[in-house]
Amino acid sequence: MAPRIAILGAGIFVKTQYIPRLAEISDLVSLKFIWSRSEESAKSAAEVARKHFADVECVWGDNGLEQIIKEDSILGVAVVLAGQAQVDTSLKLLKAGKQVIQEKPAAANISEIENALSRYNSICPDPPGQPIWAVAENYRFEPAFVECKKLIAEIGDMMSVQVIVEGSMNSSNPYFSSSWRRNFTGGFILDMGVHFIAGLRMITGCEVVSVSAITSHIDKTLPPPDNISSNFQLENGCSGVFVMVVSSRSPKIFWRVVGMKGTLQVERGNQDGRHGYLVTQYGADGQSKSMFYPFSGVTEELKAFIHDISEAKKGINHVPEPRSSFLEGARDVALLEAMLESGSKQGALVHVKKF
Ligand SMILES: *[C@@H]1O[C@H](CO)[C@@H](O)[C@H](O)[C@H]1NC(C)=O
Ligand SMILES: *[C@@H]1O[C@H](CO)[C@@H](O)[C@H](O)[C@H]1NC(C)=O
Ligand SMILES: CC(=O)N[C@H]1CO[C@H](CO)[C@@H](O)[C@@H]1O
Repeated sequence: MAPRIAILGAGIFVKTQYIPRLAEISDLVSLKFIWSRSEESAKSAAEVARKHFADVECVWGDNGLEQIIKEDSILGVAVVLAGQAQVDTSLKLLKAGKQVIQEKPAAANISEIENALSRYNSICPDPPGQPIWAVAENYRFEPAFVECKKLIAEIGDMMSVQVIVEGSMNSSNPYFSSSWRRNFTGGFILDMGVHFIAGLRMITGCEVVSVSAITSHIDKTLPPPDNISSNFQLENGCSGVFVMVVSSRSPKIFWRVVGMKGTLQVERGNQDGRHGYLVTQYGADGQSKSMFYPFSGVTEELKAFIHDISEAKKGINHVPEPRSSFLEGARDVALLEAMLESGSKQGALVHVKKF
């Protein structure tokens, strides 16, 4: 029988991503519950889900959450709530023995990460019996980044890295008015930035050790800061820049790594009506080759979680997918927090907290 899961949350991302992506793999998983704090939103999301999962039940409030916790047949829970509420809710479920996939960001800041890790480790300190705490950030599962991780060796020693993000977060975007994102330290830079940092860490296969950043608040319709320009240094000694403009008129997003024997670039785009990434590799001879990879990270990540919870149920010493681990998500947050801290100190050098 396909493993049974529940979703906590009934917002835009649940309706437009979790439900349709789970529907695509409904042979592998059974969605049994949708929970929200309010009855109204739980019902509206359950209505969307019922088209694909006929016997999904909708539950709400504290009692609804208790019902999910007590239901032994629910192996895994997707926590897709306001950023401020996710860690506490995830830990409550983990303590009750559920396997959890929590939406990014892993936590709001470094102190919440430290507290979360100590509570997680107190549930069960050793990996074999530890419940799975996955963080859904999808970039580490995007085929374009998986491919770049393999290609990076071919460009030789790294000389320079650029991550340029000119986003399009304006009033046309469905997340623009999201109240929890507006009440989150770091604003959209933290909420969206973890993706671009995940991409950077995945392509280079290397951690960032220190940063120096300038941040500013220019577009007053957005929460601060909305603009960051940071220098960084990788542990292999290579330096780079990370630029993020939350709302630009001419969106453009790319990662570019220049090496001794060539250059590797990933750029957001679309081809044949499908959104995804164009990966271009420039060789030492000046020739380039490109390949387009449509998005499929959310699906791949959910598949990995479902595989993990099925294997963990068998009681063998299954090692869960490392790309989804809470620690990976925590490292993305720690790097952005270092940039934001440096920005608040007019560019002072800040060392990135290691997890
Ligand atoms: C928001 O950005 C998108 C993409 O750049 C653009 O097409 C749209 O017109 C913008 N909307 C507003 C209200 O500025
Ligand atoms: C904003 O966040 C703070 C601290 O997390 C919280 O106390 C406050 O109630 C929140 N306000 C809104 C409008 O969500
Ligand atoms: C990329 C970008 O636009 N960066 C700007 C952000 O704001 C600061 C301060 O106004 C400018 O110095 C940066 O050039």
